[in-house]
Amino acid sequence: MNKILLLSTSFEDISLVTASHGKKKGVKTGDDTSHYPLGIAYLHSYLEKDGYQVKSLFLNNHEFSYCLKKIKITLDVFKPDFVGLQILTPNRISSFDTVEYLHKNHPNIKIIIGGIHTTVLYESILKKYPYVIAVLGEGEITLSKLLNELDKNQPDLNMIAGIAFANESNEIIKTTGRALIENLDELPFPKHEEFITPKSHAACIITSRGCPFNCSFCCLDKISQRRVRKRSVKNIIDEILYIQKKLPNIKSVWIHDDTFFIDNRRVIEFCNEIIKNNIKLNFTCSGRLRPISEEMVKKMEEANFHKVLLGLESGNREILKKCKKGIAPEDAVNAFRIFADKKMAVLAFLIVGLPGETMETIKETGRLIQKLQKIKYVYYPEDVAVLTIYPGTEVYEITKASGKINDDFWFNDVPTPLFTLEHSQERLFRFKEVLLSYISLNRLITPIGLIRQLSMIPTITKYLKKNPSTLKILFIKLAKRVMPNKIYSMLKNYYKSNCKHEKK
Ligand code: B12
Ligand code: SF4
Repeated sequence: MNKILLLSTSFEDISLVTASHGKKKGVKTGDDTSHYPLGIAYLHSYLEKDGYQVKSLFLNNHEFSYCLKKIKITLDVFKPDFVGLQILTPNRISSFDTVEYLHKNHPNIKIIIGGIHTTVLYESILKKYPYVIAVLGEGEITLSKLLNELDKNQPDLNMIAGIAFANESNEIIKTTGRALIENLDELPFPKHEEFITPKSHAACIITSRGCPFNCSFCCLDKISQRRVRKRSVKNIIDEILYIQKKLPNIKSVWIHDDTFFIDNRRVIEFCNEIIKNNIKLNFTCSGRLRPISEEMVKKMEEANFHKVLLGLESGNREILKKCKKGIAPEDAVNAFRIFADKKMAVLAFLIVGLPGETMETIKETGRLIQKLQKIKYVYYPEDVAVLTIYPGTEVYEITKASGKINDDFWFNDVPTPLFTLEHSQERLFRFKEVLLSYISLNRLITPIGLIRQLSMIPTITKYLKKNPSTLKILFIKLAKRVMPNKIYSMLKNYYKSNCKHEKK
């Protein structure tokens, strides 16, 4: 029986995307209990169903040295015939390093790559690494058929739909595309057990695949072809019941759909089944700001949804239009009104630096968020993204056309670049800082933040009364700002040891 090792290796430091001044180092948390790669989990169970022996390693949150150590140990013990790598843009460099390591040290292992970065940039990748095989788009059926073909004495890769490879003359061959999987209920549940540790408290699921929209900063259509396919509610509930039974330490479920809210009736039906089956887990999901019905949100509350993450991106109508988000500022206001009296937390994601951004549009976004916060307060510590360019997106194509980037750029060991065609990196970070001064509680301790958020004080006071732990964070930030370093560290140590005593 053939053996395959599936890998998702180290993410790059996300310093450029998250830091206000581009200086802060990204952190490798070493956390194995957070969002695991469902793509690999689906491939794992599908291949097992077809009789392959499979092992998966989830290494996104580790330094590459640790990653490689883990891979070497697993190669020694498991002795796979194939290694499959999930390549996303944020883990492309560690994936390429792994490909090179495998090719040099284990020439008999066949390397197969997949994932969104592979699907978009297979040509440049195969030119550099002609010995790998690329699976394009959804991988379950393609990978299984490919492994079966590779097992033959004289495999013919041209027979396998949905792949690309370099032939003997180093020409890149792309076979006919594979159709998307129409009936997702036919897939076995992803192999959660492989990724959940005794310390994990959350499981990840995906109830539908694809999104009909085409935002200028998103590359999803390159896999999902803008077609939404939904699992039946029964199939999703069966998976959740399975998780609840087999993995008793799981208390939460993250729903990772791209457009979970696209069909409000289906969400209501899902919630009704959660309630009917007496499922006691809590849920977090992301969703679009439109459509959102009062009835759906009420049901979500009853079904124990704790948090909803909404994509707003900007408060400026023209920018929203230009990035094809398909929403307007008033959709955010309407949605927040619906969520206002519900217990669950909401967060509106923001991106600064979208095409058309100016200091005025930044302030407009700041003012819209304040309006939303007055309806239902959202605590923003630093969560504002700066527009990053991913291959396969419209913003990448615009940047490519300007001559500033090309497909070979992605072999450089540098963070995923920001969109700097309209503004310099420094100006983008300035935009982010200005926006935070309008919306972030943490900026209230700066003079400009205090001035810009003066009208928010009653709302913030109400919020802090309900959430005293946030007040503690604020005090610590303030102390750090106003006290000399030595006194601050002394106080922090005193506080830490006191807390330990309290716990005992
Ligand atoms: C859940 C999720 C996460 C999770 C887990 C990520 C993971 N390792 O899978 C977390 C929260 C960690 C995450 C983080 C980020 N994410 Co994310 N995430 C998603 C999301 C919403 C769902 C992923 C998923 O489960 N998909 C469902 C599965 C079934 O599909 P799949 O993963 O594509 O896998 C299939 C195929 O690709 C293929 N395949 C995949 N791997 C392999 C391997 C082999 C060998 C083969 C043969 C086939 C194959 O077969 C699979 C089954 O059909 C996607 C959007 C999406 N729908 O994919 C974004 C997405 C992957 N994320 C994205 C981004 C940008 C990020 C962040 C950079 C965001 C940020 N600014 O912080 C961070 C990266 C973190 C960092 N530190 O750098 C982008 C990636 C763009 C790119 N070019 O790489 C996406 C596509 C979102 C988007 N619409 O643009 N993310
Ligand atoms: S709505 Fe979300 S998933 Fe759909 S295209 Fe826009 S960013 Fe991508």
